[in-house]
Amino acid sequence: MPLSKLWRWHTRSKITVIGAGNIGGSCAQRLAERGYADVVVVDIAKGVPQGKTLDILESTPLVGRDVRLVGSNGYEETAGSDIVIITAGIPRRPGMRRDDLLFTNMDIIKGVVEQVVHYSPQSILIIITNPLDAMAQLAWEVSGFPRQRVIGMSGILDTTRFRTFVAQELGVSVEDVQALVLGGHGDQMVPLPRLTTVGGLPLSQFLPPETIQRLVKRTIDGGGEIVGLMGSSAYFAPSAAAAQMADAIIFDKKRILPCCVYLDGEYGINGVFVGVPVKLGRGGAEEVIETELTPEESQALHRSAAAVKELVDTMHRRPKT
Ligand code: A3D
Repeated sequence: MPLSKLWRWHTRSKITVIGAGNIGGSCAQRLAERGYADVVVVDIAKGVPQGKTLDILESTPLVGRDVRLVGSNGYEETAGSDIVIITAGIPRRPGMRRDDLLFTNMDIIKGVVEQVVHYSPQSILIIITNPLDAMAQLAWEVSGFPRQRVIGMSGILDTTRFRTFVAQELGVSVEDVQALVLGGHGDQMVPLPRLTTVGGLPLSQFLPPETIQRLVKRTIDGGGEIVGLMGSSAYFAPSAAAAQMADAIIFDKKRILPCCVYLDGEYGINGVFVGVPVKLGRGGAEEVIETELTPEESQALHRSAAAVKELVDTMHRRPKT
């Protein structure tokens, strides 16, 4: 093999996406178009990961990227991945809550994570499958990985929804709206308008409380709004959020982003995965960033954590099959 090729294979990162459905396919495309990592896509559906990766591969001359893309029904090709993004599982249909997916997706996550750990013991797991917080906790328990290396994607999505709605309402650039949504990825998520800024200025300077409350409610119902419109879960924004996490990890950017991680006393919460700001870098969720919350915000975060805990308890109580 020529030296130039060897150099390329040995310095490139490798990202695996499990599940070649809507989010998995969109994730693979976004990552391939970034061009910094080789991408492996795994799904149980015969031909689907192979077909989707071939389709994306055939777009690379047009987007100007040299990427190795592989679709597979097995895990051998995933060996030595730096990051594994897990999207395998059933999504919501109209009328369903995320929690309704618990038992089916538990079995899927358990099987997937066992394989991932076997082939990529040093990887960082990004979990997307719902119910997100419980699935992240299960992935952590099954993997035996340190908590820094199992991270749920939810806060970035919930936050980008809120940022979008605020920017639309004000007619300003989405780039100038910064926000933070904490808590579990469900009806009890905790958007924090108090910490939301527009060009560095507090949101309360731009919008009256009733309008802010309307946008907060739309954010909380954001996933359901899309399921209601198109009959299946969102995937463009979720895949963009996962790709942003991959960027932060691969390039060791030390970004401060809301992610779902295991809390060990931070924010007064113990033993459960919940969305909080973390420092995201090559080591994964390297640090949980704590900030002082008002008593109302803190109560809302604790309520949200309690709802996650209840779901995790249901998961743990389920008889082994
Ligand atoms: P979908 O398009 O149905 O894709 C799921 C894929 O998983 C399918 O191609 C299945 O064949 C595959 N799959 C099922 N079992 C396995 C297995 N054991 N191994 C490998 N692949 C398997 O769904 P989607 O992409 O729209 O959603 C995927 C998951 O993400 C669902 O659980 C959604 O609820 C969840 N989701 C999460 C968010 C968050 O923000 C956290 C947002 C939107 C959707």
